[in-house]
Amino acid sequence: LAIAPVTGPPSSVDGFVREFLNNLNYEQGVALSSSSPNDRYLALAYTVRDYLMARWLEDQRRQFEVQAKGVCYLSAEYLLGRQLDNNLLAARLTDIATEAMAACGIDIDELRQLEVEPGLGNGGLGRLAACFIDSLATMSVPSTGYGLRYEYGIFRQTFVDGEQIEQPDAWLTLGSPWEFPHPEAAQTIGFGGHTEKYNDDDGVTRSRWVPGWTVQAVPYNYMVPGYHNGRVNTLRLWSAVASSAFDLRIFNAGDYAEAVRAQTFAENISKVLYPEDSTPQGKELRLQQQYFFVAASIHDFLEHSLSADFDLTKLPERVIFQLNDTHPVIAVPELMRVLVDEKGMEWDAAWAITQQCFAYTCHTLLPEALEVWSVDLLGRLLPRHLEIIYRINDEFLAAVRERFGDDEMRIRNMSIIADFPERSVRMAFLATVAGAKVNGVAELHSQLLREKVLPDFDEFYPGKFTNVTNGVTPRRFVRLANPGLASLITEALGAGWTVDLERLRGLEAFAEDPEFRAKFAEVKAANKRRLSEVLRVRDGLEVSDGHMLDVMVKRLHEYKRQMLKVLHIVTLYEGIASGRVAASDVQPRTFIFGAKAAPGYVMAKRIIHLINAVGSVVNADPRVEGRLQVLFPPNYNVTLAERVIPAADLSEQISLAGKEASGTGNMKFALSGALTIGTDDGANVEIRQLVGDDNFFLFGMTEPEVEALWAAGYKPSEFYQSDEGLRWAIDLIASGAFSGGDRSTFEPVVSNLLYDDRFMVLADYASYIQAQAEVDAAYADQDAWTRSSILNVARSGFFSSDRSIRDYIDRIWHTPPSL
Ligand code: DL6
Repeated sequence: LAIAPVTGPPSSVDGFVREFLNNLNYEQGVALSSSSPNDRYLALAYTVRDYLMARWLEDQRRQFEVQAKGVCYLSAEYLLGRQLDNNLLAARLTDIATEAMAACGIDIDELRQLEVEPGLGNGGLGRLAACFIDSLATMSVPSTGYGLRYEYGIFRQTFVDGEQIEQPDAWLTLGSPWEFPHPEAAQTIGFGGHTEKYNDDDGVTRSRWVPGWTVQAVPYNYMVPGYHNGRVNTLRLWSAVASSAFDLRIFNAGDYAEAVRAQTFAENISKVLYPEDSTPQGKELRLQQQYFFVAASIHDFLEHSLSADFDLTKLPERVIFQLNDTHPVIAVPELMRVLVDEKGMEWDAAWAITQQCFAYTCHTLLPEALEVWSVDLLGRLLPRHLEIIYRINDEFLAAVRERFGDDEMRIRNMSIIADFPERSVRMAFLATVAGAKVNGVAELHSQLLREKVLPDFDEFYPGKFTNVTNGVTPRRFVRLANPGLASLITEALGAGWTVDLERLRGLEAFAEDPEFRAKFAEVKAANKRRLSEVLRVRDGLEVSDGHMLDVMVKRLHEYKRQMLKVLHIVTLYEGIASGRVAASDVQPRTFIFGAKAAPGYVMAKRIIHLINAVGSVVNADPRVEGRLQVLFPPNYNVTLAERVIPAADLSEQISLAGKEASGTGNMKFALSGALTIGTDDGANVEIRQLVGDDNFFLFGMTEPEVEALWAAGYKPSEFYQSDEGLRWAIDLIASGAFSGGDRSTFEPVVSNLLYDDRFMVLADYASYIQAQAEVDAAYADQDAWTRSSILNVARSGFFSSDRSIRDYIDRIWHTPPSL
């Protein structure tokens, strides 16, 4: 795929200053002398927007005019991170803006810190969507991202006595300069009501839906600028407002509270992001959110992107709706409803079109994460959609019968409608039946998806399943997050690698150059200093000098096994505290955690508490002589990730094999030169294959070994009994050593490990401790470590999200770039 030629910088410092002052005066209504920092930040953001505006408008015009096939990326989450720096970089305005602010006596860094990141996602899935829209713009692919404009994003995490407390994320309070509301383009979205049959003008009996209530979906547009190519795509997020703000009749009768109730009810739909990632909530509001945004998006596309005389039978030539996980899958019956009920198309023709217009990405292997909706709820909220789903299922099962005979077990296993534990709709099955393609997000994940999760579907639909390994945008995660490394790479390889990341291979030769290694090591050291400063200012934390930075940042989930990391730390500490190990023999390490737990996930919150408790004890114990340090800055988010990852020496990717679909943090770390300690899981497998066994610390069971151990009957207590180091560590936690002598505080965590341990922490403990000893030994030779670190960067170019998008285009979308 060609990436558009680089054009010259669009402006001068003087011009930028003029524009900035205009915005300060005319948009914020203040003079420079009386402006607040927030006024200045907003005026700066408006100025950057102004520079992108002409291209944005032109790209929208051209996209309509050309009528080329494009992608509608449907995602309930976009974890965007801060926008200012990204947009400055894309528009080549960083230097000009910095100078312009200086000319006005403003430190642009201070304005940067004011931006509140839109946390409109939970973790990997939402951040992936944000990387993908960046790559789509950079590769000039006609596309629109569609999602929800949550008024409150992922909660703000604080710790009180080491325990997680959630606070609302009011990210819109001080203004949101990157968005453009378009109330005039609102869509009316129906809910509830009933369906009815009627005879059309030709006497044909048809169905229609009569909704019981409606909500207005107001679009907010965001610019998505490509990197240095002048392209600006659109992200369109929907916000809910009441259809008629007040019921005048009730209002006039004096019941003001009742009159605004409808408004509150409607606006709740886009009020808050559900803070769950791996266990979806079967709540009505969540289904309302899903239908609300996909219905608005489909109607928006049909009304505003197609020419007036467009022949809908050609829809697959114009659009592919990519379903980011199951959250948007209700779009399938919605498109069918529009084509059949509203456009009068025959069912078979509509179904043929629908099957070509959708593709589905699965992001999990956990059975409990596969979304299902009770028939009862779905029928109440979307009665016509339920009828459509039943018909899709009937016809699908008839086809299965035709192929395999009356194999009732198979039929039951493949039915979109499940009967147990309650009658419900399996959204992943619906997506698989409707989608032209189904993909997993790493090689191993896609293989397990085919073999273990949806094997009957793989057999029934040969060729439907494919893999697209995830990727991350090098703009945000190398250029912006790691400017020192970016400069060093450019110095070594010249420009161009930012949009062609495989060029990093050229660094392999430099790994052998002592001078380059010294410069590379200095970049890492500078990144550590930068992180240290951020943590000091942000959280009052001090990072110890000269330590290896051992980092585990990701959502808190048992399958990701933060507990294994805790057991490692406690093992090191116990060795010193018991006097068996001299502190001076321990490799100085700072362990950094970052993790939010879903508010209702009790065990995850206990583990957070335990990490903080272990940190308090270890950090304060003089016997440790400061050689071990545990830091857990609260509220890990994209902004903090951009500081932590470039500073890391060691990346912890320690999920139980067969549980992590891909991971994308693992890729960001490797691209920043951290070495991975990891299991053979998700994209770790591909990282290890690429960087080489010598530059990766592999441990733990493989997925088939995990299966075999389960089948044999896993008894975690046997591992506890037979491994004295493990016993000492667990006993120390159980003794109350980290809870002021109170043995009950962490008893549930200990019991869970000893008698349940679903994710086999104890089974992988010995292998993990052994691999950590290898890490220590390797780190002792700093020069060899730096060499491995460079090789990690050099061989990770594959993990650019540009490559992922190229794979989607080749294997699934078939949407050529249009320049
Ligand atoms: O594909 C993006 C990301 C993967 O890298 C993670 O491995 C995976 O856990 C995550 N999935 C989710 C949704 N969970 N469920 N369902 O966040 O997707």
